[in-house]
Amino acid sequence: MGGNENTNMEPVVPNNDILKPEVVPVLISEPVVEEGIIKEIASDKQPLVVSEPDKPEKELGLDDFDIPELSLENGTVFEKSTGTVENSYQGALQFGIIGLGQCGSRIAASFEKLGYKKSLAINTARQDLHALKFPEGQKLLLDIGMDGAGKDMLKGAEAAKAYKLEIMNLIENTFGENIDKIIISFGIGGGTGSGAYAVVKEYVKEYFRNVLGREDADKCVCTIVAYPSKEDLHDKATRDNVVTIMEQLKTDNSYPLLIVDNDKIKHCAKGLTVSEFWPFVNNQIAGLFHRFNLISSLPSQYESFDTRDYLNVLNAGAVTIMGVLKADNSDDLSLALKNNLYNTLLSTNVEFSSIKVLGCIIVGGKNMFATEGGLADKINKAFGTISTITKCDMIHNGIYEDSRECIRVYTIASGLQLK
Ligand SMILES: Nc1nc2c(ncn2[C@@H]2O[C@H](COP(=O)(O)OP(=O)(O)OP(=O)(O)O)[C@@H](O)[C@H]2O)c(=O)[nH]1
Ligand SMILES: [Mg+2]
Repeated sequence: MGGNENTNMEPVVPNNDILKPEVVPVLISEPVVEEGIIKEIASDKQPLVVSEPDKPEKELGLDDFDIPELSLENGTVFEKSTGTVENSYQGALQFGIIGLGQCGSRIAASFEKLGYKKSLAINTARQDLHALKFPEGQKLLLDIGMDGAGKDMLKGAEAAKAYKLEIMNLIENTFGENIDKIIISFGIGGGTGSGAYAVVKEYVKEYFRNVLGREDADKCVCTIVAYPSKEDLHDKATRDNVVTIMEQLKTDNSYPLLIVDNDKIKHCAKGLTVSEFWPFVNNQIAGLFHRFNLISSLPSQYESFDTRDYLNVLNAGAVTIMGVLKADNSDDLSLALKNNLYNTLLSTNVEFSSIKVLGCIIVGGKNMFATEGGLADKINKAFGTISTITKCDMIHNGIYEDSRECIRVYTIASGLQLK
């Protein structure tokens, strides 16, 4: 767990402090669901997951390159990170994030905005990195003499190999010792992220194993990938890379592995401007992921989905799915839980029958919980139904209240096999 000293290479013992979170006000924002898919809307209670679009990116001119030019000449890191960065979010686990390629970097930027300050953006495209709103010292250009890998995965892999020293240094300088897991994010189909992924994943394991002395190093890597939309799949190079990566992911051991279906999220992004689009999509991904980390750090007077429950789900291996849904009324809670499970943001090519560990969390309004007769029965029945449907080995439930007078259900499930 975060903050453990481990100078004599002993196995890291969990820090019990995070298992006994301080009492903090529950501030869970209201998600809005369209056709079973989550959509975050802005509200004054929304902490940091608002799908606030970045301001339109200014067209780059030569002048824009004046500042980074100096540090680029000195060895590719835009401006070297000087020390360990600390996260600023409330959550059960300390995550770091490494975004690879353009998609991965932008997902990392969405996490960074949520307070996941231990984050890195790595790309072969100087221009993409330059345009990214992200701490300069946490950007790394893999300079291969061209702007991007042009969907050539070999180029992405070679670039990551050539820059091993720089990547390892940046990992050490940014993540430090107070880190539980590192997420690697990328978009399937490009050359940089897809090609560099397997190489960088080994660096991350090496960091946990050799630098931090973690015996569970293999379980410290999480992977978040974006599965291209149908339009992107018209391109043959993209399709070929998708086949390669999906085959690789079948035997990939990440804890967890999330496959985000861009087509599914796009359903919620109708009517957005071009500049709003990707920030919106990426904020959904980061916001949903963060929600579980946040909830599992909070106490509940009813039933807690605590850090151990959260870790059990994350560490079940194979594919993890996550979803959130607002139930129209408390009568259809069982249905809401079921729909939420099958209509997640995740790729459709997973076997739902292979769920190993499931987390179900119900968040309801304080007044509803205090006044609505029969609600406890409905909640128990809903948990019972989902347990019967999934037939999984282990289920962790949680019941929380907040000031919103509606019911939201959150599901997270792991151990799913790819078809
Ligand atoms: N969710 C999400 N998906 C994205 C985003 N940007 C691109 N994608 C998807 O990711 C796939 C890979 O694109 P890139 O990330 O640009 O590829 P890259 O890793 O930079 O590789 P090269 O451009 O070939 O160097 C695309 O086919 C898109 O489907 C993003 O910001 N968010
Ligand atoms: Mg690119």
